[in-house]
Amino acid sequence: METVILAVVIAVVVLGVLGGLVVGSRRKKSLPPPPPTAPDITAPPAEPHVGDEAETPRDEPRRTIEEVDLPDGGSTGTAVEEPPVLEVPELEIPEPTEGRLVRLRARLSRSQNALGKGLLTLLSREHLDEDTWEEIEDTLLTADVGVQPTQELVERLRERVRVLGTRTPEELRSLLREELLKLVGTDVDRTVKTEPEERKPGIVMVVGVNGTGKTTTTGKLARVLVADGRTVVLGAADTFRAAAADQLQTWGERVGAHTVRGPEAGDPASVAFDAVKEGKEMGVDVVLIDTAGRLHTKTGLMDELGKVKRVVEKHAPLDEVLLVLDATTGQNGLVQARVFAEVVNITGIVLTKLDGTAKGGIVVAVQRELGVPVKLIGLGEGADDLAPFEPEAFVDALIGD
Ligand SMILES: Nc1nc2c(ncn2[C@@H]2O[C@H](COP(=O)(O)OP(=O)(O)OP(=O)(O)O)[C@@H](O)[C@H]2O)c(=O)[nH]1
Ligand SMILES: [Mg+2]
Repeated sequence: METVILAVVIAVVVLGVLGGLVVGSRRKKSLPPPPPTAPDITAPPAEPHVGDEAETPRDEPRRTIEEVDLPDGGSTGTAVEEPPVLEVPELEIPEPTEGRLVRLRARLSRSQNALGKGLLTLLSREHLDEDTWEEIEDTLLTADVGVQPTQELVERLRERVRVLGTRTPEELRSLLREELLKLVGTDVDRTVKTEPEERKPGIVMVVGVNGTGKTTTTGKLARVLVADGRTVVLGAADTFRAAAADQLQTWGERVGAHTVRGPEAGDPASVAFDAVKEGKEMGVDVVLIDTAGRLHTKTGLMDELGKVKRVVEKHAPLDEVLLVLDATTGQNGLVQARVFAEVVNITGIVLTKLDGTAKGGIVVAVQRELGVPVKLIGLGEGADDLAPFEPEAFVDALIGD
């Protein structure tokens, strides 16, 4: 009898242990009890099994067993912790380029007040004597418009004011607006060429003296292109400083553009070549090549720039060579422009730091000097402070509404 009782007790214990194991192993796979305050409504209602699959609504996020498994110690009934996710840097969505100059106009007006408003005030004087015309001339020269364009403008203004006779402020404003627009030029194509026909990618090279804003401009331009729905590869052909490639890469990462870089002090031409090669392989729309800041007096460096161009052109001709000029350097910028133009065929000018100088007249001077249009202007250090150059908006900002 005792043996029978003992056997029954052992059987009960064994069954109990086995049952516990089953429950335990089930619990491992099943969902945790819903937390008392915030039940997870996305989780399936009970232990998932094969038959449930077909019933799971298609548009409802499905969670695998691994996903809903409790972390260690989680069986206490606390809320399910999200599984760790890979850290992907959040991509920025750059501002569209349309209307940028309108947004940045206040900056332009502030810095170029002396030019436009100054001219208007002078022209509004009751007696336009020789001294006044000289002052008008000085205003234009101080704003770096350049001697030749200044003389042309003053001559035209004198003639038109004489014909006009009495002048109302509105007449003067529209007269000045027209003449300034003529000087800046409204009939040139200022689009940055990035879409060659029947070929991808478009190739853009950015050149200029050190510190003018090349890397910043390359980064900002990548944002402009991304904002317009294009894909971009960046080529860090400034191999003199490791920091230069890092700087460019940071710009790229912010908008998801891949940066091709080479070893420090490596051959810039081969980095540029590789950038275009990778761009082709990746099937991107545009490759932007940032180059080193080089002193125009160092002919060796200029030769190197010529080499970068030649090597890249083994792939395809450059679609755009943008010369970046710092507007605050005034006439010095013109000297640089000349030297660069001898080595590479400049197709567009980017005038940076127009927010920090009253010398906006350099737009006119540099276009005359190179016979190449200003295509973009930099109006600040912010990521979206690069705007397409629009003569009308520019002139309106100078003279105010
Ligand atoms: N205010 C203002 N600052 C600008 C503008 N564009 C560039 N900068 C600043 O100018 C400085 C130099 O810019 P970079 O892009 O590094 O110049 P870089 O030509 O690449 O220089 P190197 O690589 O040394 O040749 C940075 O501090 C920029 O933020 C602009 O439009 N306005
Ligand atoms: Mg740079």
